[in-house]
Amino acid sequence: MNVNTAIQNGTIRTLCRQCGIRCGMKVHIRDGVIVDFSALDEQPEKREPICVKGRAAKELFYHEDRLLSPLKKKPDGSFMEISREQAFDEIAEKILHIRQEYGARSMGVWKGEAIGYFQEEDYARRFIHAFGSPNYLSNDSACFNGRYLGFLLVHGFWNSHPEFEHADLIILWGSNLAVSHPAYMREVVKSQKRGAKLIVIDPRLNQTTKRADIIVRPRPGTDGALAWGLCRHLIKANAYDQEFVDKYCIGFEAFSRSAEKFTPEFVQQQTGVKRQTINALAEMVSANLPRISVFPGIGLEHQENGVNDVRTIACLAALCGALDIKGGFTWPEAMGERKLSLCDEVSLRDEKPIGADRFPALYDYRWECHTMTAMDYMLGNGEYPLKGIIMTAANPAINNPNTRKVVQALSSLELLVVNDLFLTETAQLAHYVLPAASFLERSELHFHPKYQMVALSAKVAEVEGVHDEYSLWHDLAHRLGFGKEYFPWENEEQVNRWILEPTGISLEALQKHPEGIVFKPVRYEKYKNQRFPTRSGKVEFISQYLKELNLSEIPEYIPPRYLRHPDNNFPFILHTGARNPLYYHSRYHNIPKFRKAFPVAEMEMNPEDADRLGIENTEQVRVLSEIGAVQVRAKIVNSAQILPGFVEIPHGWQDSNVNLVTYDNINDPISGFPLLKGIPVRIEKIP
Ligand SMILES: Nc1nc2c(c(=O)[nH]1)N[C@H]1C(S)=C(S)[C@@H](COP(=O)(O)OP(=O)(O)OC[C@H]3O[C@@H](n4cnc5c(=O)[nH]c(N)nc54)[C@H](O)[C@@H]3O)O[C@H]1N2
Ligand SMILES: Nc1nc2c(c(=O)[nH]1)N[C@H]1C(S)=C(S)[C@@H](COP(=O)(O)OP(=O)(O)OC[C@H]3O[C@@H](n4cnc5c(=O)[nH]c(N)nc54)[C@H](O)[C@@H]3O)O[C@H]1N2
Ligand code: SF4
Ligand SMILES: [Mo]
Repeated sequence: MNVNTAIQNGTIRTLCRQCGIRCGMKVHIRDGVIVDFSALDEQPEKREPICVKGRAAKELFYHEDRLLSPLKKKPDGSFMEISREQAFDEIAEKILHIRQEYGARSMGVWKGEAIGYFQEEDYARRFIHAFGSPNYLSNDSACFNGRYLGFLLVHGFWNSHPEFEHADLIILWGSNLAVSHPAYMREVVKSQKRGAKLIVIDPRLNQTTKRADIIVRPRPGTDGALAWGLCRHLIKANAYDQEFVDKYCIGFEAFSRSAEKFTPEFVQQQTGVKRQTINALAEMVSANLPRISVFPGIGLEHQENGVNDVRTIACLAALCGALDIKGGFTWPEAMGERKLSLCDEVSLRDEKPIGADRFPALYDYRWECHTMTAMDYMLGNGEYPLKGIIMTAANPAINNPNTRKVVQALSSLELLVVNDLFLTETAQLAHYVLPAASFLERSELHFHPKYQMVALSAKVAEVEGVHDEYSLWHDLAHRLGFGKEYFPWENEEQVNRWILEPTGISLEALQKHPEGIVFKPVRYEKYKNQRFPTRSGKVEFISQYLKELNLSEIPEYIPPRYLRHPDNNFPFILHTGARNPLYYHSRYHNIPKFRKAFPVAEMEMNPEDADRLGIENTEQVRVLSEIGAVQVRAKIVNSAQILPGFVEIPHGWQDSNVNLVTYDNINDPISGFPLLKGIPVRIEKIP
């Protein structure tokens, strides 16, 4: 592996992108070799010391399995190395063929978590719209869009990172923050030290519940009832912010009528949470108004009715008068940068984006197609065929629900190109595999909405044979004839200058301040002088938009399917995807020291259940749903940790791939998210 570091000896200040938090980081280089990482000293209160995942960036960068050349699949299924020129020429030719045969919309792009949020993701968006297809697919069909939609439909804005440090009460709702976002958890703990209270709502005990003042353990998928119960309590006790509701909200009458039914008795019956706990929760909310910060996690979004549950929480926030205030639900302001994505300029709505007929909000609000529906289009069961995909930074053969169908669908494409650091399970299905650059090999802009801050990461090194994300889209676009118009910049530095130009912040200033520059000081109570960015300009307890789509205008509560239709054949309820501190979905499983610490996937189960089924600790068992089975090692945990009747299996494991049993076709009606928590399964001993 031939590596050229930006300097031979010394330190480069940049950002870590081993996870979505993007901590400031110093990269130490000795004789042209990356030897270590340490935390950036500037603004230490905002940043976490470099964690174990971050430090593993070195092992990944120099990993012996890294792809260093494009690969082409041979007829016998094996791969051969080819030149970059040949790979791009052939890929472009095949794309043109698909466009000619089936039309532009038969091509799509797919991005994964590793490059999500802004610039790198927007290259893919720009590319596919410039090509003439609306089909942008991503991991976000199962990540954060549910939350985003829930808040956007009610408030019109969302801040991905609440101001925990100023809150009096923090509610972590379906989120194991201590593991998933350790830097945010540090803020929570700091706030607790200054007197803030913490409520954690999670059926399972974990690192985060350990720190809670009150732990609430609802049956999975019943959170909506709990949220409605809290709203009812505030309304009945006249403890809600009447002035805010009267002046700045619509639909309160209808909402409060719907709240009537969520008596403590009804909520207890649905959630299994005792009335006393519900009352304690309600009292803690009332006592801490209005500085209340709620962080809803994927424990809600991965439910069948997650968006409505988040909408109810968003309504609760309005009742609390917690919107756009310090320590509440803060409303971030934009920087005014140029947008790479062409969605506003070239909408392509008329081209029938995949899934927009089923889940219109996903396209209307996020310009995303529905990734699960795309599988049907690949398999020839859509309105038109999807024939080619350029995929980058994603591993759906492990991470998407219903793996068997995903593999079938991807294998049936005429063209699958995968851009990745490694020959992953998904890359093995591809016709062409391209070697991807890691975050250390690119320079990109990062936005932190909470601080209204922008930062620039530094290109630390170049690896011979590997090209950055921008080159991928640039070089393809130029071969396809729209490069001059849409990808005119020669490199990422030119792109960065173009994005920043209207903001008055220079690239040079950002280079001097790798910790970031605040582009606008945070302001509160903006709503007193401007409309909320919803359709009506007010906070929407009921949604006319959803009503027009024949969806419930009220954020209705629907009990989870295992309560609606219990099935004796599948008597256990499976959660999937509890985060492991060392792994990131399917990533980092190839780091030997991590594998030593966590060698196999384990299914957590309650000792009573294990006893009843005669299952021993560490025994291999089979877990089945209607569509598949997965073999996994049983881990019998403390009886308090997981409720009887429930089991938990992490995702991201090749040998015990839990997505073999998850369904792609049980979806949230608004976001289309798959049900990944609360799946009815059966557990069998292996003879
Ligand atoms: N180390 C590591 N960190 C990560 C990731 C990773 O893979 N590894 N992934 C990143 C990504 S992309 C994401 S989206 C985030 C997700 O981060 P979070 O949103 O914080 O999600 P989790 O940490 O999985 O915690 C979800 C919690 O919801 C609980 N839960 C399950 N069902 C229900 C329910 O019905 N109701 C309630 N109230 N709770 C429920 C689960 O028990 C679990 O503790 O993590 C990010 N951080
Ligand atoms: N059952 C179940 N399934 C789930 C979840 C769950 O809770 N339960 N969680 C879901 C969620 S929230 C998410 S976000 C998805 C994540 O799904 P994916 O986006 O598919 O996530 P990763 O496994 O992180 O895959 C990222 C790929 O990017 C590659 N990569 C790393 N860095 C770079 C880079 O800089 N450039 C490029 N081009 N590639 C890079 C890695 O090698 C890896 O193969 O999984 C979802 N799947
Ligand atoms: S939390 Fe760890 S992996 Fe994530 S950005 Fe910070 S140092 Fe990197
Ligand atoms: Mo995610």
